[in-house]
Amino acid sequence: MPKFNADLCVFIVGLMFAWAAPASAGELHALVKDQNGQPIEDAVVLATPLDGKNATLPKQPHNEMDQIDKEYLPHVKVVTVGSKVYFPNKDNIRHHVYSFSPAKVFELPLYSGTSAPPVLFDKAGQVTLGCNIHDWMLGYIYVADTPFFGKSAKNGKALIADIPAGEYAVRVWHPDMKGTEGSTMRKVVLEDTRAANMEWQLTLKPLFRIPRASGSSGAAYR
Ligand SMILES: [Cu+2]
Repeated sequence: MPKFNADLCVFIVGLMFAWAAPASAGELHALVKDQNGQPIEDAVVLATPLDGKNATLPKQPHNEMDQIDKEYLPHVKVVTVGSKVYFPNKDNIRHHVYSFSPAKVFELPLYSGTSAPPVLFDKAGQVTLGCNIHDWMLGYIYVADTPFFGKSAKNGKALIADIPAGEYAVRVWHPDMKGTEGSTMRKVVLEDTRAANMEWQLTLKPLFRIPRASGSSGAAYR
């Protein structure tokens, strides 16, 4: 029994050190809520360095925006400028992906499987995706001009890990937000050894979703 106690003691002390260990790089923890104080999923948090250093954008050779059960998955995807995105169709019907957004106007005419070529996103900003056949299909690609970004989970929390110390302008974008992402901009100084916490409250527009088709009309496409 004494041996057991000693082991337990070492374990607990180890745990305490793990908790107390400083982060080796900067970390930004963001919490995004709506006007009612409820956490928001799919908010994109972007940190841009203000010290003049050019943050190198990573090469992302293979990004995917799936189409599954006549929905885009994920609902919001973040890529960096210069990224190629594939649009694999995992349904056994055809989709017709398009965007009229200024950051990328394109269309992938009716196709099935993985036959569509990847799309290059070479301009920063939001790209709203639709499907010519299924009006309710709505997805978003956010093309980021910084490698330091995160996306909030259901609990409203987004983490940007491994940010070099320095001063940053941090902003938030959400597909349903009222106002501009520029209006959410705030400055923060990040240190190597301490995580910074930031919180935003966004006002969301009332949700209007086009209902999914039902019944037999247009069955050839569904
Ligand atoms: Cu479709």
